Amino acid sequence: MFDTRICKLLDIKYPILQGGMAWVATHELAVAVSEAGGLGIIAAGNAPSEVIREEIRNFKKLSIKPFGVNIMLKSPFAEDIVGMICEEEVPVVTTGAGNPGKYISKFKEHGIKVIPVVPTVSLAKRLERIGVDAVIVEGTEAGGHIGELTTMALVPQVVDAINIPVIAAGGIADGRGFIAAISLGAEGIQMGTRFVCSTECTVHDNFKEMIIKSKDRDAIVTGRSTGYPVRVLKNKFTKEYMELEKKGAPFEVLEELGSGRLRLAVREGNISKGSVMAGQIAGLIDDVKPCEDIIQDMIKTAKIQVDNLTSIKGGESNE
Ligand code: TUI
Repeated sequence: MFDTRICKLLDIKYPILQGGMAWVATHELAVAVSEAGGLGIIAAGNAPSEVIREEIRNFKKLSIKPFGVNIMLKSPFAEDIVGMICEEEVPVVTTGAGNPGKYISKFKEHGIKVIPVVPTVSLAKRLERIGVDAVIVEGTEAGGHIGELTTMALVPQVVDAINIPVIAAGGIADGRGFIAAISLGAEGIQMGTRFVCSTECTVHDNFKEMIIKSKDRDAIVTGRSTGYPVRVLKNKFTKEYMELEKKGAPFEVLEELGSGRLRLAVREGNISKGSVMAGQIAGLIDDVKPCEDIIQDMIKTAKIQVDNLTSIKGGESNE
C-alpha cells in the first residue's frame, strides 16, 4: 500500500527512515530499523572515521539489509568520513547541517545513493540539479539542529519545486503523521525521537524516560543567537545556556558551554546537565517498544487513517 519510489530507490519494504542522530544512532538501532523493513542509519556525528568504520562493519555482521550513514557536515572529520564510506560499500548516505554539493560526484562514482537534509526550497533545487537521489525535508519541529520552516509548510513547497522523491521529517511519530506527510506529497518519512524510545536504542534509560515524561512545550530551542539553533528538552543546562544567551554572551562562550553535553545526556544519563535533543513530538511518545512494533503500529494506524479519509469522501457524496 505504501510502496513509493523511496522503497524502490532504497530497496526497503516501508518508506520509513531512522534519523541519523549523533551519539544515538549506533549500529544496534540501525540494525533493528533495517530488519523491521525501514532504513536504519548510523550517525557519524563528530566521531572520527575509524569509529564509524567499525560501526558499519558491526552492522554488516548482524544484517544484510540496506542501511545508511549520516554525515554531519560540520564535523571536523566530514572529509575523512566521505572517503571511508566510499571504501566500505555503504549503500546510502544522508547528510545534515550543511550543503553536501562538493561530495556528490564522488558518491555517485561509487554507486552510493545520496539523500541530503534540506531546510529550504532553494537548496533542494540546487541539489536536485547536481544529481542527489532524493531529499529529506526537515521541519523546525525536529530535534537537534533545525531550520526555520515547519514540516507542514515546507514539504509541499519542496514537492512542487523538484521531481526527485521527498522524505518528510520533523514532528512525525505515528501513522497519523505518516499519512499527513504522504498527503503533502512526501513519498517517505524520517523519524528520530520516536526511534530513540525503542528497545534497541542504546541511549541511557534516563534519556528515554525524559522524552516519555515530556509534554507539548518542553522541547525548546537554544542557540538562536549563535546561528546554530538546536531543539532540546528543557532542563537545568538549557536554563543556564539561555540566560547567558539573553545577556549577549559571545559565540565562543556558548560553544564551550555546550561542548560534550549531548554525550553527557546520551551515554551518562545526566539529563539535568546534558543536552537532551528531541523534537516537538516528544510529548506524544509514551512508551518504549521494539522498532518492529514502532513500524508495524505505524503502518496499521496509517491504513486506518486511509480508511477514515475514504469515509470522509463517502460522507460528502451522501450529502
Ligand atoms: O543536522 C541535523 N541535526 C543535527 S546535527 C547535530 S550535531 C551536534 N550538534 C550539537 C552537539 C552535538 C552534535 C545535531 N542535530 N539535522 C539536519 C539539518 N540539516 N537541519 C538543518 C540542516 C541544514 C542546515 C543548513 C542543512 C543544510 C543547510 O545548508 C546551508 C547551506 O550551506 O546551504
